Amino acid sequence: MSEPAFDTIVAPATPVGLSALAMVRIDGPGSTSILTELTRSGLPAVRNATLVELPEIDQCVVVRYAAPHSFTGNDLVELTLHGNPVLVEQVIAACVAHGARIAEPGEFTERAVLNGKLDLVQAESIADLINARTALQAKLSLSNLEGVLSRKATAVRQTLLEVIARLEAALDFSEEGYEFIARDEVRERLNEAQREIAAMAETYRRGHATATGLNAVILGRPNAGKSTLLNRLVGTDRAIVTPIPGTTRDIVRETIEIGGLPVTLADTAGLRATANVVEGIGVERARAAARSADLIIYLVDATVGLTAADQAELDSLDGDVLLVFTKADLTHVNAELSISAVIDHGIDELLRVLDHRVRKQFVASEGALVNERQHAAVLECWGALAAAQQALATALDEQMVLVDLYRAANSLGLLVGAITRDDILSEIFGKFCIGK
Ligand SMILES: Nc1nc2c(ncn2[C@@H]2O[C@H](COP(=O)(O)OP(=O)(O)OP(=O)(O)O)[C@@H](O)[C@H]2O)c(=O)[nH]1
Ligand SMILES: [Mg+2]
Repeated sequence: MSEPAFDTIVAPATPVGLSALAMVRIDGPGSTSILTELTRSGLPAVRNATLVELPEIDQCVVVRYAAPHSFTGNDLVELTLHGNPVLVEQVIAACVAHGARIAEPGEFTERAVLNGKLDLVQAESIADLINARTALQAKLSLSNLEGVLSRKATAVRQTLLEVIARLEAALDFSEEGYEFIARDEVRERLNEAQREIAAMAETYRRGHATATGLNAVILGRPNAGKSTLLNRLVGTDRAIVTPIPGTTRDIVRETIEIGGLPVTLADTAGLRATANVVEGIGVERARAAARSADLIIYLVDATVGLTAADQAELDSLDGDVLLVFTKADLTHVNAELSISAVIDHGIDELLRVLDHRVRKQFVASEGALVNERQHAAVLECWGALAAAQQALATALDEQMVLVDLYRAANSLGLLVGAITRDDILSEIFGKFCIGK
């Protein structure tokens, strides 16, 4: 990669709105001269919070970082103004008048990657950290920002590069009859690498679920008490509750935290055959939501009991279904899980069971793969390692093995961004907010 040439960019780093403080960032070769233009005075010492006047705009605290010791690796200036969008706008306009350009979304982080301050996985985890909705999501994003996943990938890549180097040497000096690495050792090292890569690939399901949150659907026959449960779980009268069967038609969604993850609960239309067109569409939507749900809570009205119709619905559902009997205040229920919205019975136990399920099935551990790009790179590596093993077992020529090993090492390089491609970069950083 050639040395990138940077221009000077500026952007607000905090959301637009009234607040105590607002930050503006200026990055690039012109940032310090712009600062002196803005303050019309000398430069403050680097990495020192300094109170300065921006004549006719505001008083602010400035911290100046000198390349390469900054977040981006460039000269970087952070101005902390009073939190009024009018002031922010004025400062940005002044920066633009002095030659800065408004930054693209994610451009500061992109610069950090281009300058080798962060790798791609770390850059992605900054976006994940900013978007985290629960403390657990934030904790896992932070682990990848701190390099847990990158270190795992880099360690395997190092192993592969070492095997490659020794195989190359063996090819170069094959005439002399030296053996730089025995085939058995190659096989063993690749087995080990493949095991590690397979373990990494396996983290994706949980990593992705943890990063994006879960979908839970509340199903059941009409009047089972689905909307009542949703309202109880979210703590507001979100969905309409009436004694009329077939009240809910559109799906009503609300997100709450369960097991450390954001879980979007979907209250659905009661499942039954109906001649009513609107209700029929609602029932279809309920079934579609069930097909894509991570968790299904199926409610049965205890005063009615589990009917053949319920059983037919349950049989048609994939995956684990949590069966819960409702209206336990009206009748004696002999089941593992029963609730009553009226006497507030069983809700805590239901939440405990859900919490346990989420942690057991979906919560990732640190260093998990969290997005499709990372998963694809790891799968590509696994495929290349499998091909290398195949070549090792059948081909006479080490060259064939090397082709696959280079592919395996490159895919891990691509994962962490040791090899960057512009299209990948813009794909990733386009999803950032301005000023990051
Ligand atoms: N006694 C008692 N009544 C309940 C309980 N839960 C719900 N109900 C009543 O049962 C009726 C139906 O409740 P909903 O929550 O609207 O049922 P639903 O499953 O959403 O019904 P549809 O939207 O028509 O499919 C309402 O009159 C509720 O007040 C409960 O635990 N105990
Ligand atoms: Mg309802």
